[in-house]
Amino acid sequence: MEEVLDETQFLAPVDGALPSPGEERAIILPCPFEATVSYQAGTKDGPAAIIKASQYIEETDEESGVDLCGLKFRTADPLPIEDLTPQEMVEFVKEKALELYRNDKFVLALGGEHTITVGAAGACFERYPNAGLLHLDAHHDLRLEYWGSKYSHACIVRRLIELYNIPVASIGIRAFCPDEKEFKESRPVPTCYGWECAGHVSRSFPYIDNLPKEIYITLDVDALDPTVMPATGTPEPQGLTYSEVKEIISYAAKGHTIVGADVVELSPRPGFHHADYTAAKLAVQLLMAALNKRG
Ligand SMILES: [Mn+2]
Repeated sequence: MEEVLDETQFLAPVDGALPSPGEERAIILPCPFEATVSYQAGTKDGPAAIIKASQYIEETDEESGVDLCGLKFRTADPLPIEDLTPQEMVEFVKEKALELYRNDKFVLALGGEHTITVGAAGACFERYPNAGLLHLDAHHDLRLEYWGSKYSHACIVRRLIELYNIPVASIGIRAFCPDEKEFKESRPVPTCYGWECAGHVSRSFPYIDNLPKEIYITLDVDALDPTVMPATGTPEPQGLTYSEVKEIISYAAKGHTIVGADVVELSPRPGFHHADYTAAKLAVQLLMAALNKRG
């Protein structure tokens, strides 16, 4: 019999391989939102591109031998957020994610611009108030506001600190402005800069060690070097390799429980489908790292 793939689902599991409703341990939550992007647009197409690329990922993770469809996850319909204001979108995403967290699901949100994290991680910090934030990015995202908006992709870590006062470790950062530096003087944000950890990933590990036991991981794909990840709005040289990000995720999973995560800022480009596939593979790494630990 020919296998039927469900292309609306992350990893396109063959028909019948999905967990029955209520039995899933994780929900992939597509958040196609783009309103405050500053350079190259396209992030609203990120979730669909990641889901499409994921169809070409093998069913078994080559390195760990994990059967990916056995992880028991399901992909939600894309949230209807495209026409909302950033603030309305944050509230909407937060409410949806919180409902899932309350049912003890692990949530992997797919952006979309980085602003979706204020809702997705916000819900996680309401559910797990002792959790910390592991932030992988080229940018600090610590601005008070950007282009007149407090709900800009350039402010998300600052918003989360203000709202939830969470411990943060930022890794891969290599572009920021004087205001962000000044903010860090009043409120430390332990940071392993791109020039420190690109090529020397273990230098980021002490920052991860210092986070609380439970962590939310936000992966802005521009943490990766543009040679690896060309399809993103604000690329920045001197970034991490795929293997380095993967190592950071598995190191984080060893000492911590990953309680929520997202992959954001993929901005698909014609002819650069390897970037979509790379983002999808990292989403798989996050899913495995989180669910393997949950047992
Ligand atoms: Mn960024």
